Amino acid sequence: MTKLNQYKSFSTMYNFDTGELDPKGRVITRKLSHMSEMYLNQEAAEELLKEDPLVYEVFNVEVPETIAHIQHCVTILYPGKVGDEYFMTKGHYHEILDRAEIYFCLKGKGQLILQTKEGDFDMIEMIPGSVAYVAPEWAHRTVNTGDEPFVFFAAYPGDAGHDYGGIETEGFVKLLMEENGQSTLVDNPRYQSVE
Ligand code: PAN
Ligand code: ZN
Repeated sequence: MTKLNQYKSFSTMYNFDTGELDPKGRVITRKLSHMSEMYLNQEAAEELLKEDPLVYEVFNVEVPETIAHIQHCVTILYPGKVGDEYFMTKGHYHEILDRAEIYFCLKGKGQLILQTKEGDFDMIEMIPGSVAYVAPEWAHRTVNTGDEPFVFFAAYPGDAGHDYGGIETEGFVKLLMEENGQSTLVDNPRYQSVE
C-alpha cells in the first residue's frame, strides 16, 4: 500500500503584465510612511508624505516557515525618489544569518545592494533575466534606478526569517542616489558598524 505524503505540490501564476502573483498570497504593502525615516533627505520625505506613495508590494506564496520548505515571492518596487535617493526596499539580514537567497529579475531595472556585518559591501545590477545569488550572511536591499516598476522573484529557505533591526535605524553603509542623471553610490553619514 502507498503511504500518502504529508506535503502537497502546487503552482502559482505570475502575471507578466501586472507583475502580480495569482493567487496573491500574503501581501505586504509598504508605503513611504512605513519607512520614511530610512531616507537621507528628511525634508523631501516630509514633503512626499503628504501623498504617502506606495513604494513596494510583496506577494508571498504561503508555505510553512520550516527548513523543509522554500519561501517564494514576487516584489514590485515602484519608480520614484525621495530627494535624490531612489525608492528602495527596507533591506534585511536573515534572522538565521546563514540563509542564502535567489533573486530573479523579471521587469524593470535596479541594483541589489549587499553588505555583511563585517563591513563588506557589494552591488549587483538587475535587469530582466538577471539571476542574483545572495550568499549566506549578506544583508540585501533592492533599489529601483529606472522609471518603471522593478519586479523580481525571490526564493529562500523556509526558516530564514527577516531581521530589520540595525538596518532600520542606520541603513546600509552606502546609499544609491541620482547625481546628474547617473546613479551614484555615496557614503551613508548615518551608518555606524552594527557590531
Ligand atoms: C525579499 C524581500 C522583499 C521586500 O522577498 O523581503 O523584496 O524587502 P524587505 O523585506 O527588505 O522589506 C527577501 O529578500 N526575502 O527574504
Ligand atoms: Zn531576504
